[in-house]
Amino acid sequence: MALTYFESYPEVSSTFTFEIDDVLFSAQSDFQKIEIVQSKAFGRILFIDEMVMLTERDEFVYHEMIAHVPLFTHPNPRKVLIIGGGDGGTARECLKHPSVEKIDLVDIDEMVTQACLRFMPQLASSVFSERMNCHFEDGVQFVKETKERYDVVIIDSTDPIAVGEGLFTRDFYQDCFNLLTDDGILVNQSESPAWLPSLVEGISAKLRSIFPAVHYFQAHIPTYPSGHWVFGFASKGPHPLKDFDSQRIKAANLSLNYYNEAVHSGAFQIPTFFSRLTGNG
Ligand code: AG3
Repeated sequence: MALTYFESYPEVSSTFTFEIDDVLFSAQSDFQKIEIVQSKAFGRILFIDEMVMLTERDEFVYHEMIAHVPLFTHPNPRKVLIIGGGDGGTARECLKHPSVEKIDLVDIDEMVTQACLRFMPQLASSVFSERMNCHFEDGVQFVKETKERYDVVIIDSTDPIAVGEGLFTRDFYQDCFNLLTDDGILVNQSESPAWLPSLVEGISAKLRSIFPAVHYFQAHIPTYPSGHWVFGFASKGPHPLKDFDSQRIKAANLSLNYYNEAVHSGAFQIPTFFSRLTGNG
């Protein structure tokens, strides 16, 4: 019998099952269960609390979109705050921008980073950059207390259960708003409108009650629930399409695999049912 690992999707009474070769890492940290397995089709997979956080095969989609959409919209992003993202994938993408001088990464669980340094160094070694400052502490507390100001805040969280829950509250979004500069942008991973519509609706309503402008963009991430995954784009100033200069992408000439000029604009063209959930329809 093949060895398998799976994620259950209780909302749709289904599971996604992976055939795997090996369990490389499995531990219970103070906060959550962390596992890295070697799968047949998707390379290595990071599970947290039995949910897929990333696979080597498609992590580029999520990490490129969560990082480059705000960084290519903001006119001159210098300081970036990443909440969550202990695997280092989002940081790796942010570091591709020469304008970014400093990244604070705040993840509550150092064990995620340690495990990824061992088994996914192509993501986690980003933490060794001189421009990186890692804080292994609670992001909710960090945003309440820091005196720093940021051009871009990226919330690369788990789902809104257990440890991740505090990263989906209105108070937390308000604290993020307060530490953004005048033309600051917040982007957060916002789950799936296909299978988790009320979650998407709730996140959007909270962001809208704080930010002057909230937009949504989407990407196709085959190994997340439903594969239809979305991100909130909450801005104090820059508009994701009107203030987006596609020439900048060409000029930057980054090594990318998903994000490009057309994807940036296309990602904001969202289907009607999703648009209604986010108060646009
Ligand atoms: N963070 C978002 C993962 C959400 C996936 N949810 C699920 N599988 N139920 C990913 C962290 C990557 N840096």
